[in-house]
Amino acid sequence: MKLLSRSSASWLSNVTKATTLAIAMLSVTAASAADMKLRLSAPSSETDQRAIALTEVFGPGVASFAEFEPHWNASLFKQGTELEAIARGNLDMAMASAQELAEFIPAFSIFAAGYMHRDADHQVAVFNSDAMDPLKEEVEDLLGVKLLSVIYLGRRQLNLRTDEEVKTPADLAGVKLRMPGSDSWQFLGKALGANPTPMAFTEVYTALQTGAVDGQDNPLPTDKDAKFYEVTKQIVLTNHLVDLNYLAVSKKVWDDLTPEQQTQMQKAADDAAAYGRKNQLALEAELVDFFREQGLKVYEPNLEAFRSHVQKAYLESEFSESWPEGMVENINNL
Ligand code: KDO
Repeated sequence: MKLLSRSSASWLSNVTKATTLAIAMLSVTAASAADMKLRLSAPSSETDQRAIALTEVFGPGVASFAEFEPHWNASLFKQGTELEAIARGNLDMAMASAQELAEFIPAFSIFAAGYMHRDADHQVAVFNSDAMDPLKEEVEDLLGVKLLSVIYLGRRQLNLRTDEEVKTPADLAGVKLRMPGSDSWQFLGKALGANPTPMAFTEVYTALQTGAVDGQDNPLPTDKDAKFYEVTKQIVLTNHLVDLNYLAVSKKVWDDLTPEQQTQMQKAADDAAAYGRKNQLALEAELVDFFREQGLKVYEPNLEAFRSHVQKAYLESEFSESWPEGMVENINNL
């Protein structure tokens, strides 16, 4: 057998080392892809349409490179602390609300303002419009969070344990209305004419049951899912906010993905949002009958009185001062 020269032996040994290293690196990449966990924390229950859409559509859509690990009922992070958790690198994903984003970037309060979005389609058109680009960029730069898609939460309605009919904002004077705990949420409660009080979503059922609050506001599917109808007497169809969440992912996680994985994740986010929106709209359309069967009064108030009261309150508030020039017109024109 011909012996290898010293130099060819060392060349071979280097090639072997390089190959071994390349194989090791490949298997590290493969292993980390399989090990990539996308942990999401949200206050919603696992039976909420948004949760179902993420579990059934988003998760499988990214399964070839990541494991989607949702934590519902605020079991990982408290409601409203998710964005900070992502910014600190402790969480990968969240369903962020405009109201939560407004705590860091005041301009987002425009999407928390009553009677701004017209409906689910308008919401999508606004999210995809050029006018949104600077806001999305600010979220990335300031928080290290990428907004993937807009998830339809539904039209928020008043849901009260009191019996007196509510026709105009004046009828809400003195009504202790639970609103989620940020300034823009509280302002919306005030703009509606009520006395807003901050409280986490997971505490609302008990607060309604014990009378700690007189009511809360949420879309009909949430009222059903959280069983608020068991502890309230009426739903006033104010339609005061076409509400949304943004499916948000850590920018660092996003930047570490390959371009193909990014395309896949974006598609999974878009598909999940479309699926959830369709189901949530269908539920909204059928739930009035359900609540009436449960013995609740469900009716429309004087919508014009609510709309003008709420819009006036926003336009006179400091919130509107933070809205980008021309944004209201841009939104209205879409
Ligand atoms: C709520 O606390 O009332 C709210 O509807 C606010 C939304 O932004 C959203 O976070 C939602 O709760 C939770 O996902 C629970 O459904």
